[in-house]
Amino acid sequence: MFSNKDEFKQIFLKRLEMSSGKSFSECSLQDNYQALGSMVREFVSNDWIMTNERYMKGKQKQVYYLSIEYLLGKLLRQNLINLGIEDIVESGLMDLGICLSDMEEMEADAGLGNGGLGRLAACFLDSLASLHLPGHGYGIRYKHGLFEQKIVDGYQVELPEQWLRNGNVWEVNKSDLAVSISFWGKVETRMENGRLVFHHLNAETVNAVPYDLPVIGYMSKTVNTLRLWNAEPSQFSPHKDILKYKRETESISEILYPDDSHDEGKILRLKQQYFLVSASIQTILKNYRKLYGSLHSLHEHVCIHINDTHPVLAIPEMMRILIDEDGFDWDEAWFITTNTISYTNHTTLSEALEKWPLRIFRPLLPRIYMIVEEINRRFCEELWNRFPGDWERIAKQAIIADEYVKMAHLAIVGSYSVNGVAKLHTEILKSREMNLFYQLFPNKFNNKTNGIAHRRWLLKANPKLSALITDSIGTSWIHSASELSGLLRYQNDSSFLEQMAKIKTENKQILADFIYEKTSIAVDSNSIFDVQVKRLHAYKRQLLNVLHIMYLYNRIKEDSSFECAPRVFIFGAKASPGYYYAKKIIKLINTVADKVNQDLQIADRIKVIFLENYRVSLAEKIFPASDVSEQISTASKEASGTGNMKFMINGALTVGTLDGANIEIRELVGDANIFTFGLSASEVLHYQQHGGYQSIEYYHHDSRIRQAVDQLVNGFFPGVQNEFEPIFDSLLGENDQYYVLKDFASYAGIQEIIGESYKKQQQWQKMSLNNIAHAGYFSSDRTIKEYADEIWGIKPV
Ligand code: 26V
Repeated sequence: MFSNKDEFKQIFLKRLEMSSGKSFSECSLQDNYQALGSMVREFVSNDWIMTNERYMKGKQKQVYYLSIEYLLGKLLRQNLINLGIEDIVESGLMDLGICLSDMEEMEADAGLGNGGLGRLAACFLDSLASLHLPGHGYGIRYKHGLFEQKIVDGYQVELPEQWLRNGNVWEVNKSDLAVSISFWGKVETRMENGRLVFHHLNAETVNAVPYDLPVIGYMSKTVNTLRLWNAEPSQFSPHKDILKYKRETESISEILYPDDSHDEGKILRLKQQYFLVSASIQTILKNYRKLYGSLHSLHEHVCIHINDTHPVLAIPEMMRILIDEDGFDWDEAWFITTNTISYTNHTTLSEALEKWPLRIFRPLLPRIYMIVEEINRRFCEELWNRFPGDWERIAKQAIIADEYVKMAHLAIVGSYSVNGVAKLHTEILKSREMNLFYQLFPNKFNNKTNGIAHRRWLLKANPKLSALITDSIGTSWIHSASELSGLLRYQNDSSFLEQMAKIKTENKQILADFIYEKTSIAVDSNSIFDVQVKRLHAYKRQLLNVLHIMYLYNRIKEDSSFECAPRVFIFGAKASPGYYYAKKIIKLINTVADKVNQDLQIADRIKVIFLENYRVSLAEKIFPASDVSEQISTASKEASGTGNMKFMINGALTVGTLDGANIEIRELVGDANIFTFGLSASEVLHYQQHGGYQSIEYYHHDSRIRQAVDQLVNGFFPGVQNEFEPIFDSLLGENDQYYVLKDFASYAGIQEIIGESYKKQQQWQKMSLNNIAHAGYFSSDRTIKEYADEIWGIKPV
């Protein structure tokens, strides 16, 4: 489309005038962004079409990744980088007096997700395309992504997010490929020509309209597809109250995770799940039939991967189509289905394992329910045959039990592969949470340790460090992250280490300026930037971090000669809107921040910053500027973590428990290059099973703990009254379910060591370099290659 800067400028200016209807001088940054974005999108359209043609012609095995979340962030610069035109475009725009970074600010984050699970899906798409692998995403085109967070008087306030306000330059509406989804109604069973047939009568139908986004691989001709479904009223759904029908239909793709504390919200969530699944499976099977004539060998050419249990209805939906539409008998349909579907588990927390009440499931999805019932019946029969008389086992493993459908059980029974997302997590699944299933299907279980798109989280997010790396080891690391190990050559090169340190300080200054702009608080870029950014959850223990900050504060107040390395503690976290306790922690962080930041005696020794509205684009500013990465979950609770990997690849040192992928980080960098502390997973699990932990003892015996915990309720924070009583109660009244007080001493100890280590700058930079050099393993390219080889059996095209 253009081969040099001048050509680019010419085409861009023409396009700008045409699309905005204004002269160049009248155009706003938004106009510029729209013109450039749509130009890039069109630029790839030929490769996009060719990619699909190649897949079809070669009858390539393809994978479809179904996910209720995609946290894409911004796409403009990443697409320019991947197409290899970032420099031409940036300097061409500069000639025109336009700054590409300012233009990027016009792009809304596509925040169709909540945390690690959604960002993982986005990283996987990048790796699939960059590795030339035939893999596509299916999701929902929520009108509003995850809420926009404001902090008002220390409290989280949620505002509707508006990413589509100015349209979306990356998407292509393909309304001609819409499919129809059926809810409610009745199923009539009849005998026809010696066969049972099922008719879904009086269903309410909804149109699923696809919007396709190109997924552009790094320097590859591969352009895969992320298809997001939009819910629209169907012309054919006869309805008395047409406005109500329209409203209800559109609400399906209105928001991510509607409030499910009441049945109306639960119905909407289940509708969303079936909507995603039915639209995707219908389309996949339709296309397959067109190409291959029948669905007999589907499993040989298609993999359908379900990201957690939200899309698990893919299993009964496939069964429905195979049996009701294509006339397969049950056993054949089951064989094809269970050899097509693979499943990733992302949590062992029982409160996060999905189950749907039958009172909702049965009427909303009558035919799907019948199929789930039959899957359950056959599965229980199999259990009975293998373990005759073991009712207890059947009760524990049944898919339908206690008036609920248990989605994880359905996923395990109906798929050929079940994977965890880090070694420890997979071991816990096998030995505890899903042990009974593991005994039954040992070969299904496998581990795929998570990874991150290093081209976003290092190459794009940290241009200065990337340039230094490229200057020293060449560009091969961009394709093959394992090449980062070449950096180990420089671990005793003091000039290299100094350059690293200089870049870190520059990145910290950029963040410091941003913090000042947002909060009017000045932070010193020579302090340790100690950062905890992630969803707010009790098990992630932001509270442990805060209690430690309170202790440091108390210590400085009592003893002004107390030496501690100056620190800026930075937090970013959204709390789920209905999660009362998490919101209390946000208020606590902000309350402690006010107290500490305003205390002149503390001055620059400690600063506490809460950055509001944590999201992908903010994360990209934070990781490159971090010295210390807080990964302090209660051991056994964090399935993997992926933030830990993003910090690591940007040279931050981890302070962490032996949980999730922290363990694998330690294996790679060695004990000397990570700060670990606290209970191990087996110790936590032992306490959980056998008791023996009394939080009150730690309160009584450790005056640092007692002082900080008392301050939650003794008026230490003026004007908050009994605001923090629930936190106090969780620690003492409820015996501290997350072992915060138990791990406090060990955490405070390791933090002291961190302070001392930071003073030895040369040594610190060497540790940092060791982390970067070993982070290649955590590229999602490695993860995706493992999925491709060991689960999906797909090959690069
Ligand atoms: C969801 C909920 C919702 C209800 C309240 C409790 C609760 C606890 C956890 C979750 C998370 C569900 C799935 C999830 O997002 N897991 C995350 O997946 C990441 C990618 O594999 C992984 O790195 C994180 O460790 C894991 O928490």
